[in-house]
Amino acid sequence: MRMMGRKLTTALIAGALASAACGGSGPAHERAGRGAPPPRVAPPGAAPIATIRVREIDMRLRPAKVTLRRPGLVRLEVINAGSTLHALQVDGPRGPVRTRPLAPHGSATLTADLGRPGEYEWYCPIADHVDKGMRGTIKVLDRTAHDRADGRGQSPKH
Ligand SMILES: [Cu+2]
Repeated sequence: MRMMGRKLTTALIAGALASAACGGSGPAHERAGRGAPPPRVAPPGAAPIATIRVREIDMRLRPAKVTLRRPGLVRLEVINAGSTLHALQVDGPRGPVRTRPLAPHGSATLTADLGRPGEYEWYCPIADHVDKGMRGTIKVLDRTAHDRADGRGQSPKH
């Protein structure tokens, strides 16, 4: 496991949480059969719970550390603000996803399924950029129980 060499600012992505309050398995999942495990991937067309905009510079990610309050699909808006080729890879709980290589000023969007609490690495997979510092972490919390306990972040049940 890599150790981060320096303290980096942590951004708390709080947006779009309210809209995710009613997520979870519903009738659409039940036709898989009684006792079947829940699907391992999000259904097609599922809405992201958050959008993270990340800028890639030579040789950093900004922000490098992000914390999400709950698991789910995350939309990443990746901008190459550096002067050389970069890309972005996220090693999520379902496996890695990555953008194509982006030329300077290029951008791409990427959807990562971070459907499980944990701490996941994201980095530039081009050449040795990861070793030069183009890496960080996305931390996924599961605050659902906490939110219920203190009454924040949950819609009233009807
Ligand atoms: Cu790079």
